[in-house]
Amino acid sequence: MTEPWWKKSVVYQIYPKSFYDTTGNGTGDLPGIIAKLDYLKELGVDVLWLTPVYDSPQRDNGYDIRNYYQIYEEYGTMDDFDRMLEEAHSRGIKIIMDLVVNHSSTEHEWFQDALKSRDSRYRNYYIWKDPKEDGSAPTNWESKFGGNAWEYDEATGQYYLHLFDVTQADLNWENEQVRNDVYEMMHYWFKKGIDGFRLDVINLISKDQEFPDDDGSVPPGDGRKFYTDGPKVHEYLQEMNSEVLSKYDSMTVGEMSSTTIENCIKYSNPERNELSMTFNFHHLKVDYENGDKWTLADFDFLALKRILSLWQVEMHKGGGWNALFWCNHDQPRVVSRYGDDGQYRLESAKMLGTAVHMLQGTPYIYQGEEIGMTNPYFKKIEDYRDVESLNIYKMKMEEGMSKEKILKILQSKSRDNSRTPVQWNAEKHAGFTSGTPWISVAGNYQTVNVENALADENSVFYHYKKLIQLRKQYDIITYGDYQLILEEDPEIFAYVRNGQDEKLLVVNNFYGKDTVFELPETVEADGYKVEILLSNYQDSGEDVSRIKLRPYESVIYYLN
Ligand code: TEU
Repeated sequence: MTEPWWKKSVVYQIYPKSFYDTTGNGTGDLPGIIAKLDYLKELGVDVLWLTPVYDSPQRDNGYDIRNYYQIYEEYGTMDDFDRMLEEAHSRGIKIIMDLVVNHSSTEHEWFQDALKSRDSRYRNYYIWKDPKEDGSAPTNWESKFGGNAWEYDEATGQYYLHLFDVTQADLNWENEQVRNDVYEMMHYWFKKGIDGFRLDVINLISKDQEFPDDDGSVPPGDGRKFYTDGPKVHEYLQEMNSEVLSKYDSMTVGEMSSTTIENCIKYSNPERNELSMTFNFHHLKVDYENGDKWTLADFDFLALKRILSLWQVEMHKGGGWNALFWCNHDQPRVVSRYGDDGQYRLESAKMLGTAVHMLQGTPYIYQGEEIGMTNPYFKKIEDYRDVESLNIYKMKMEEGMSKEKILKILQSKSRDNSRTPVQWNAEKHAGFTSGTPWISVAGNYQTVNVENALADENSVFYHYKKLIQLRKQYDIITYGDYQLILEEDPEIFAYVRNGQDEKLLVVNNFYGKDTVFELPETVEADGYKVEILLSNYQDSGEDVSRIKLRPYESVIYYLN
């Protein structure tokens, strides 16, 4: 069997709203993506993932879809979309779309019809329940964006479920018609020529039909255990695979909220005919205090190594496939989070790139990551746009938290940290728009921008370019076994990828001070020729038995 193409691919995520604006309305657009395809070609990525570009009221920046068959008008037209696809394909770049089918916007015609009466033919497209005897919500489940997950509809006397915003009503996957409509829509996009889908919170589609209250015995007690990796999710994905996915040479990546390795193996092991690979978020929760995102804490480095390593080893063993990433449109910028966005921005951005790209799986680069973009450190609540951030601000204020503290937390945790416009050059608004951007540009755009990066051979950009090239050149990056070394070292994340008669040794100093790496006896290096494939310093040590590491130094050694 030939190996699927997506195992050796690198994916670049585009958040169209903040990518590049060609009309001057302050919002990025599809012609803006076309305009930058040569840039992406230069970087060397194989696949673009576009976050939702469908018609939407934009309560959650497109994750609230009103019409699955139309393009959001500020992004352009269907003709622009077709042209973008053609232009990308002509450069050998594939495109995958975001499939958001756990929920739709309440402005979708299905929901609008469902609201009309309990007898609407679309009523059962959503999840409606009677109030409890005292009139309260059917369960105590919490919305991911805060508050109870049920909304009461006065006119028909029932509640509908929304695991996210109140305008994002959960679709009822128990209803076969819903599933068939989703499959038909997927065919529509595949027939246009797209190359796959990223499936938004796809592991939440199957809810426990008993709809029990969460008694809190298993934290966090917000109801997630009744719908996360739910009872029929694998059945539904197998159905989707046989009805749609199996008919195209496509790639799929499932976004898995609070999932388990066991389930991710099931989702992505090819023998089960579900998806190509999965995103999980456990490695991005090591800076949460007691599991709570809205706290300020240093990241737990040992936990980070442990989690990444566990997923490397177990997914490999179980025949699953990992999507590798630090950044996306929901996460703060990694250089501000696990690196240093001041003095060592360059070194730490490159180190983080190396650390994740040399793992087994398919790497994803989020727009701006390739030039080391940082969090913007907004100072006032008016700078924020994200529905989640605004909700949290309100809730925390009501709970009595001080304004300074909430703003400080948002500076490190808000999803808007990654949603500021891509910094193209040192001109006004970083060259993103000739108008007023929908969200402010980060203050450091005069130094951190694409134009500067392209002109400097020492930039983060060329480091990422090299990482992508290495993946093409060395099969061991795709197929080698993973072995964590120096588990307990509090500063160094080092691992070995083992192939037949060859090894990669990847050594990363995660901190801003000097340290020393000593090769443990468990790694056999005698008799091997050692070559440095990539480093973020000019003159890294070549004797792998003992390497002096400078701040954030990161080196890839090839042994054969
Ligand atoms: O995110 C799902 C998700 O659970 C998160 O990463 C979410 O942003 C986080 O829990 C908030 O703290 C996906 C999309 O990536 C996100 O942008 C959407 O808002 C969400 O689904 C709803 O469609």
